[in-house]
Amino acid sequence: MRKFLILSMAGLFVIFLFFVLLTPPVVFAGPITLNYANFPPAKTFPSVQMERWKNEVERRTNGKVVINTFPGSTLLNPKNMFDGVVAGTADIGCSSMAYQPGRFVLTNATGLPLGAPSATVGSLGLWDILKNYKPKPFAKVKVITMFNTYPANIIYKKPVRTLADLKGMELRASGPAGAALKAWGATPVGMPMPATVEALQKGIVQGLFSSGDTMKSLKFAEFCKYVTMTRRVMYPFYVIMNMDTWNKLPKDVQKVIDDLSLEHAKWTGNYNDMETIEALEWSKKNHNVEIIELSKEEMAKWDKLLEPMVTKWIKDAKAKGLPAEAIIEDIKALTKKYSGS
Ligand code: DTR
Repeated sequence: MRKFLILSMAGLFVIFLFFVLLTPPVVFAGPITLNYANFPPAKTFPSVQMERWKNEVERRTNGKVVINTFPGSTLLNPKNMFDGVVAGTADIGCSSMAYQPGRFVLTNATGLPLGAPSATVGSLGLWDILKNYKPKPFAKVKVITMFNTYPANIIYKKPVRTLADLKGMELRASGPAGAALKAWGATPVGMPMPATVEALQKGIVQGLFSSGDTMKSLKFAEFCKYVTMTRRVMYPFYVIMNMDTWNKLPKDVQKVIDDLSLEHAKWTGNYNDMETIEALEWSKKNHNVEIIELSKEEMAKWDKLLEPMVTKWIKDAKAKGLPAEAIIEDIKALTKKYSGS
C-alpha cells in the first residue's frame, strides 16, 4: 500500500513537472515604455509638440504604450540627438536640421526662401519631400514626423529698418536662416536655441533670426525690443525613432504612429504659426516691443540678395549627387499647393 502511494505521488509529480515545463511562461504584459529626448525647455513649441504626440500615442494605444519625455537636453542635446537615437540612448529624439546644414542637405532645402508663408505650409511640404526623395541620412531610423517653423524674423536689441542697419551685426542663426543673414550683410553666429538664451543675456550676440515664438516662450522680449518681419526662411525639424525599437513594436502600435505622422506635422506647424503670432502681440502689449514691417520696395532689395542662396544650394546639392533642380521645383510646387495659390 505504502509503495503504491509513493509510486502514485511520484507519478503525479512527473505529470506536474511535465505541465510546468510545457506551459509557456506567463509574462506580465506591462506597457511598452519609450524614452523621448528633446533639446529645448518644456514651454517651447518643440517640447509642446512632444507632449501632444505622447498623449495622442498613449490615448490611441489605450495605454499599451507609455512615453517618458525628456525636454531641455536632459537626455540628448540638439547636436548629439540623431546619433544618440541611433545608438539607443533614447528611443525617440527631436532636433532642428538647420543646426547641421551639411548633414541634412536635402530636407534643409525646405527652409530656403521659396515662398512658404507659414509653418503649416512648410511642414506639409517637408513631409512630401521626405516621402518623394527618401533622404539618405534617415535610412537607418524611423521618421516619426517632420515640421518647419514660422518663417524667421530679426529679433534684435536695436531697430532694423533697412539693410544698412543690419551691416556687420552679429545675430544668432543656423542653416538656411544663417545663409540669408549673410546675404543681407549681417554676421550669423551658429548655435542651437538653448545656448542662445545665455548668449543674449551675456551680450555675446545682440539678437537672433528666428520665428518669434521665443519672444514669449523663452522671454526674449525682455532683451530684444525690436522685431523686423522678414518671413523668408525656415528651420526644418525631424523627430526620429531608433530602428530596433520600431521593429520591436507590435503592428497595431506601429499603425497608430504611422497614422499620426502627417497629422502631427500639420498640428505642429499650425501650433507654431498661432503661437508666434500670439507671442508677437503679447510682446507688443507687455514689453513694449516694436514690430517692424518693411515696405515692399525695401523688401524687394532684400529678396534680390537672397536669389544666389538657392543657386548655391543647387550647386552644392548637385555635387552631392542629389537631383537638386527637381527638388527645388517640387518644393515650389508644394508650397503653392499648400498655400492654396
Ligand atoms: N527657429 C529655430 C527653431 C525654433 C523656433 N522656436 C524654437 C524654440 C525652441 C527651440 C528651437 C526653436 C531656431 O531659431 O532655432
